[in-house]
Amino acid sequence: MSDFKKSTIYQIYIKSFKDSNGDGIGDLSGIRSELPYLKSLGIDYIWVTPCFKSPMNDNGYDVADYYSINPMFGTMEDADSLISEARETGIGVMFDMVFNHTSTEHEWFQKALAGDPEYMDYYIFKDGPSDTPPTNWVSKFGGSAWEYVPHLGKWYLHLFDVTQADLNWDTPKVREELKKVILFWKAKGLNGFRFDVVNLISKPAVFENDYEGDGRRFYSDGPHVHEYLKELVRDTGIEDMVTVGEMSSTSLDNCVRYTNPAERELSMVFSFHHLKVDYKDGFKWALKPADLTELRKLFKDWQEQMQEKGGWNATFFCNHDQPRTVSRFGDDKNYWKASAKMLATLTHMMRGTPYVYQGEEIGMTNVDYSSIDQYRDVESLNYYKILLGEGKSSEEALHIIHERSRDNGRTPMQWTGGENGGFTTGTPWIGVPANHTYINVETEEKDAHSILSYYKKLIALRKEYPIIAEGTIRFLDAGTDEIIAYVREYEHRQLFVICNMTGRSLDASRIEVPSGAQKLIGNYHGKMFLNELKPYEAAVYFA
Ligand code: TEU
Ligand code: CA
Repeated sequence: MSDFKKSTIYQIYIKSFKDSNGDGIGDLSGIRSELPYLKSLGIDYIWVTPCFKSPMNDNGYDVADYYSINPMFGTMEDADSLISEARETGIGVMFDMVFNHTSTEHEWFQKALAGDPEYMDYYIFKDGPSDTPPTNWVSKFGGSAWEYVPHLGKWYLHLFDVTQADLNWDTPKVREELKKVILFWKAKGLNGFRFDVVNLISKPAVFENDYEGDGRRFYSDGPHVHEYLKELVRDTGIEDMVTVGEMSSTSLDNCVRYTNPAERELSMVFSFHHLKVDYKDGFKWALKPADLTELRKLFKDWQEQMQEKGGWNATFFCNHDQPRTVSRFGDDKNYWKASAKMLATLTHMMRGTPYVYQGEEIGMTNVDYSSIDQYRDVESLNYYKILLGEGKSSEEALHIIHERSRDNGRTPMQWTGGENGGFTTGTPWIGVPANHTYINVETEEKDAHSILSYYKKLIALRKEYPIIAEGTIRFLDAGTDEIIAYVREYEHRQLFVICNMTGRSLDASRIEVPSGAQKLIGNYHGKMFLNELKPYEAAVYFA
């Protein structure tokens, strides 16, 4: 097994990380040029989002050829150089494998469209009248999950965009093709893989209407998912590499099976229940303030039960599909620094492998856009129209998009206070927030109390104190869900982690920290544990 428990992983959204040639789009050479920065953070692996040939309708999650690099991002030589230079720097590289679907521009789909029965079996085509989709399932990006192809007289399934056709994993040839892709990239010296929505790969034998929901209960953690994952891992020999599966609307018991070493499936999983506590009635495009009771309960249940049952979590708040955590669960105006540091402490000290999403380590915030024209994401643009169609005013719709858009996490990395935040010398493909003048790497590198300096300390602590990677976890009751506190235990030592989730001072006297405990890190000065927590205070004590 690899050392994934002791590691910190950094996610790079390539399109927005660093542009090396002035075309306004981040690229592989840009990542190479920032390897020293990544090294200085202390991270162990980078996960690079898809850089394969793609029409980019979903920014590369619509792959047209798994064996070639999108020229927008560079060449195969650039990919090889990135992998070898990272290795020399002591950083492992993980690539992102999108195996639930391909782009409709992929050769396989094109052959299917041409009526080749062998390739039609690669996808999920169903017969049916042109005015009635085979089921009432809803695409994750809005609208029906089915598209009619008139010249075939059939519908194909797309759980995401209409240009992302779902593969049929029940066809053995599909599974063989995908194994070949893994073997190709493994031979290039990669250290691991992230598998996109991999718990959606196994569809039910019978397709039926969902009268309770959007269809997800029929295909999430589907009938053969564990069997197919085991087969993929076994036949490609990636068991000892770092692997993480993105699990959409999953269950705890399935996540135990995905990650318990005895099952030989994956190292760890991303689950998203904790990122829906501000969805009204579970619906992403309906706003409600974050429910801290729900949030604390989800962390407690997932942390404690994954431990009991031998599973392993990826711990995170941010990725390229989520709003920025400091704007969402913190306060990016009054307590920008304190709340960003607190949220980092909360996840980095939990039981699991922490992920840092580019820009999170400097406290990047949500966008400051004022017009829908500034947004780029297919999901945001679709839902803007859907919200208007439901009768919302353009102001209301724009407000919801502002809170929820995936573009919040996709603005260019803010390297400097200069033009375009130092991301590009050209015109960035998506606007850079005005706050890059003070939220940027250059400024924060010089400041010992910056968010960046704090992340470096958190990452270093994991290496220094085995209790962080190895310890057990138990949540503590502070008498209020506005405080999330837990204790880690390892070899007769204890680590207390106490976080105030609010912008108010809170009484934490119920939590008892041994008097001789030493403060390892915190976002306010002062060594001793005091009964009162300051706004968004986080403190970690070692006893
Ligand atoms: O995301 C899967 C996914 O479930 C999210 O898109 C989610 O539906 C959305 O953020 C919530 O509204 C993965 C990738 O991370 C994402 O970027 C891709 O668009 C998607 O798969 C399709 O490949
Ligand atoms: Ca570029």
